[in-house]
Amino acid sequence: MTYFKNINKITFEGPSSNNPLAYKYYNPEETINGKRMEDFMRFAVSYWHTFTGEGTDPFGQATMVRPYNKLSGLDLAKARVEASFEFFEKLDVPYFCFHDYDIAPETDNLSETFKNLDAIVAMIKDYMKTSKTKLLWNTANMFSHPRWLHGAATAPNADVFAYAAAKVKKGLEVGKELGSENYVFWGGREGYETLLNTNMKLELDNLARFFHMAKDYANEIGFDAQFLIEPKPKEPTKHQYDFDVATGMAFLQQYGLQDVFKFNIEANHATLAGHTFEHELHVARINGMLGSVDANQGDPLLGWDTDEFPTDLYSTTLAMYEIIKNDGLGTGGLNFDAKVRRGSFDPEDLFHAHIAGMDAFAIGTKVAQRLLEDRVLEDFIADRYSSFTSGIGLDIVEGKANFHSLEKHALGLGEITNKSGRQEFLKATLNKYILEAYATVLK
Ligand code: XUL
Ligand code: CO
Repeated sequence: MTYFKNINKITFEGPSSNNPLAYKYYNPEETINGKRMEDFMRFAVSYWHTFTGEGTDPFGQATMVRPYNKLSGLDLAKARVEASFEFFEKLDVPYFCFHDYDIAPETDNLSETFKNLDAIVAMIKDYMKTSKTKLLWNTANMFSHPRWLHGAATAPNADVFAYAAAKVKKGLEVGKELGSENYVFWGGREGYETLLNTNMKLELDNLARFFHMAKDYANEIGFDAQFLIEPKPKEPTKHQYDFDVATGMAFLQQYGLQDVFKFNIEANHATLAGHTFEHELHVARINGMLGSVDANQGDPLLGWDTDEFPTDLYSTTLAMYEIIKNDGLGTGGLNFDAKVRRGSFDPEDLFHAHIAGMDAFAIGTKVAQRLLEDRVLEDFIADRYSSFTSGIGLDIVEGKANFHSLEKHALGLGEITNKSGRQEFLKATLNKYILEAYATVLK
């Protein structure tokens, strides 16, 4: 059966194309940083938003028109797999990601849930034999079912902790079976609502115990995927333990897990934490912990995780700036943890959304690459900190200074002169690069 009937394979037609179902800027064959764009960007489709998402919101029912809407149970799950591989092929995308709960129906009986999962995993494995699309990461949903209402690995109930362990154990086996390159831990309800009923120390200790056990088991079965923590400050809980990269890093270091994990950074989670997307990427990068990206964007007028497809060129440019400086994402990729709006209910909208996101990141990549080639920010920043390359500054950096030598230096100073930070000039320069990138590709 064909699910996306009127859609042909999406190809690169270039910026002058007026075909809405074509890539204008994302050219998989073009080279970025010495690699094919496809291999450098490593785009992924997220199964939950694209195939499982129904368009519900707290006020309204499902709106998405999908060819498999009338099916249920395993039949629905199977139809979604068929549709997904047709979608991957038509979009020509190299990766996908899923939660266990997205691909197979979960029941109250764990063995039955595992049986459902096995059936669908076998089907996916079969499709993967002939598809170019690989699994970027999988994860376990430990937040939707009512059993997780107080958390999973941080639940106050040891039975829930054990249930979560069983789910992740299975998830690691599934990851190995499908050759997943990463395994993600987003702390769905790993946080708390009020200290009046919470033993935070025990919850954090347990979370660390859980992660150590997960790594031990992955080692035991020879599953060498990169483990990733996906920080988020709030939603669904009021205080999520993996608030942001810095908080996540402190936790990992505290519990001896810093060599086990890297971070999967989501744009909308960064903004919910009061940071920019590039801030989170930067913090992870300078600490050697930038693993993967959930590409989306929030809405500055709304205070929640709106998971919109990324179209903001400033954001994609500054994100790709960090990613190029990181020499790419290693085993990670750019996963569209993004959903079409409730009113964009046609199957065709799924294509428009992904094309918009891939093109926005492709433009961002081109601009970022030029900024780096011309060393626009690099040289400015180097000059701004040049006082640390000689004299007393070099002494500080090389560990040769102490409070005696610094006091002596300070006493000998006349009036201190500072240099302007030139923010407005730099922002105008960024505008110039974005516009020039357009002008050159449009020529
Ligand atoms: C939720 C979120 C998740 C994770 C995977 O905000 O981003 O979909 O990406 O569990
Ligand atoms: Co995410």
